[in-house]
Amino acid sequence: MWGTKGFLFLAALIGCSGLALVLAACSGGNNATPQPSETAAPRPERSSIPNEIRTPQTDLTITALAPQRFAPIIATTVANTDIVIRLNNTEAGVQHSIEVLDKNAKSLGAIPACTGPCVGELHLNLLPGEYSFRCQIYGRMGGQITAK
Ligand SMILES: [Cu+2]
Repeated sequence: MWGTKGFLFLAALIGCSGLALVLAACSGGNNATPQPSETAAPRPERSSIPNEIRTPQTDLTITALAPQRFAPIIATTVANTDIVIRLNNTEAGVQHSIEVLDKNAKSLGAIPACTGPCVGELHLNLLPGEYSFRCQIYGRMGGQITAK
């Protein structure tokens, strides 16, 4: 009772979603068109940045990673020596800073906030002891520095 016309009518009702033949007809025909390749944005090598640095450093890099975290968060520097603390802000379009504080929460200096990707540095000479650092933009970003 369904003739050819009936079938075509049914296929038209189903549209492009149902039948493979109809789908092929709807796809525009040129299946050789290359798909745009997904070019993944370069990502920071998270696994290569340790969360802890226990060996005293004179040149300490703290990396800001998306989403809003630092690595390392536990760091060690050489005491009674001129040292450099670097901020490597890898989070594109997001501001981070690093302020270093003593155990009484007194600021010893800061690397000003900058919008990633960006870098900054702070020169310090720390007495042996415990210090902390934090981001002045995102206060929950922070960590601990031991000078020894
Ligand atoms: Cu931050």
